[in-house]
This record gives sequence, C-alpha cells and structure tokens, in this order.
Amino acid sequence: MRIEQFYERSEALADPYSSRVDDQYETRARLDPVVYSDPLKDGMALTAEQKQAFERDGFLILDGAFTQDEVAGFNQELNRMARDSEFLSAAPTITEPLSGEVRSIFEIHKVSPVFEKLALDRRIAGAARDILNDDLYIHQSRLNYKPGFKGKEFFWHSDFETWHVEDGMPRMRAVSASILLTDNRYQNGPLMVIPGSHKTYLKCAGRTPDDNYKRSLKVQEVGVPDQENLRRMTEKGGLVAATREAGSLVLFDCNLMHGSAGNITPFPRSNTFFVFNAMSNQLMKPFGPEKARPEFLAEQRPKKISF
Ligand code: 6CS
Ligand code: FE
Repeated sequence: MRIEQFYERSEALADPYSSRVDDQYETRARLDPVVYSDPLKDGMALTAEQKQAFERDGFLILDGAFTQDEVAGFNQELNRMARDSEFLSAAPTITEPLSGEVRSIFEIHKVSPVFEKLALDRRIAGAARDILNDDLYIHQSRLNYKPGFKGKEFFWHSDFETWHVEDGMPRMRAVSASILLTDNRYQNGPLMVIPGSHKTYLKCAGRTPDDNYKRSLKVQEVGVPDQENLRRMTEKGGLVAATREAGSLVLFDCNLMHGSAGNITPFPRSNTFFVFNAMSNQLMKPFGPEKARPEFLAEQRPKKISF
C-alpha cells in the first residue's frame, strides 16, 4: 500500500462513519443516540410513546397532521412554483433524468414564504426539537414532485451517509420531516423504509466522483447499499411503505435506510422535506471529497430557528 493510501486509510479508520474509502461494504453499530431527550417524558409535540416508537423504528407517521385546507394551500404554492418558469430558472431545481420534468426544488424554506412558515410550524419543528433536544437549524429542504407517469425512483440510501461524506455532518443528530402533499398510494411510488435500519451504519464501497451531486440527485450510484446488506436489513426489519393521505407527516432519522419506486401512474406523489440538524452538529469539512457540496444542498451558515 502506498504511504498516502496508508494515511488516507488511517484517517478513514479514525472516522467511525467513514464510507466510500475502498471496495468494501461493512456494517457498523450506530454510536449516537436516536432520541436525545428523555423518552419517558412527553415533549412539546410528541408524546413519550411516540418518541419511544421513533427510537425503536427510526421513523414515525402522524396521520392527518395537516388539514385538507392547509394541504390545498401547500399545493397551490407548489403549482405556482411549478408554473413560474422565471422562478424555476432561478431556484435550485433538479430535473428528471429522462423527461426533464422538475424532480426536486431545493431550499424551499428560503424561496417560498408558504414553505418557510410550514418548516417552522410547531407540529414539525416541535417534533424535531423533541427528538434532537438542541437548538435547531435547517440543513436542507426540498420539494420532490415525483410527477405522474415520469417520476423516477430514489434508490435505497441512508441520508446521513451522504451528509457525512459529502457535506461534513459529523454525527447522527438530524431528522427529516416529510409532509405528504398528495395521497401516497402503493401504486405511485411512496416513501419506503426499513424499520430499525437506523441503528446500523452501512459503510459503502466505491469512491465519490467529483461534483457527484450533479448526478446523485437524479440517480444515486455511490453511497447505495449492496444487495446482500439490503436483504439482511429487510429480513431483520421488514419493509414499510408510507402509504398515507395527503396532510400526513413522516418523521425519519437521518440514518434510516429508505427509498421509493418510480411513478408510472397518472397521480403525482409530491412531498416536501425539511431536514433539521442540531446546532451542536454543524457541518465540518466533508469526510470524503475535498470540495463541499453547494449551499442549496447543505446549509453552511446555520442560524438557530425560532418557532
Ligand atoms: O443528497 C442528498 O442530500 C439528497 N438525496 C436523497 C436521495 N435524499 C436526501 C437528500 O435530499
Ligand atoms: Fe433521502
């Protein structure tokens, strides 16, 4: 082994969550808590039982967290944005690999007052606070359209593996909140999760290509699990699809293995996502590539949110 490979490897060995440093997949125990507050005490938005369920499963689904009127307002904003070509050309958008249709819009909490207000709603930020038990900031937000007929899949992955390697998120103290804007049916590519998978960190094989985000947000090819580990995880934890009505809230741990199938039905499967990170878990330099990803994907100047 060349001396620089030795140091590269020894640096990687010093990082308990190193990934994409060689051609090996390896499962490691999670070193961080899941719920950082007292799971026996009710929080500001979640009961003790809900916190215990989140700790056990790595996710929690709150049916009907938002009323149909509120959902109608969110969809009005979604359609306004999707129809405004000037807005789309300025906003950080990612298009579908084949059709060119809008796949995701990022930083929706910065470009839309409606979604900024939603991100700070106590039903969402309060739940994140109950789990992370720290001052919070928004690491990333996005609107996934998954349009009818053409919405492509999001292959299995742990968000934390990407946020650690490519953004420099040090530990597992972040939570995603997804609000379903359309009915998520088993036919139109709902979010699928592997319960309990958040407790195992999967170090992935491969190397992060330069400017990986330009490809990974359309089709993720590195930082994705191998079939053997995926099979083992699903045999252990099963598979749950968040097939719920619009207005439901899905909270999931940063390291939960999740993905979603493509959408060939006429019904769009649109969800918003807000990722809350603990202020004590602010980004360092990426643990993988030298260059950090652009700010629309990973907040580099965190400001504590008040809600
Ligand atoms: O790379 C990321 O940050 C994004 N990629 C996926 C598939 N999920 C998390 C996040 O939005
Ligand atoms: Fe994800």
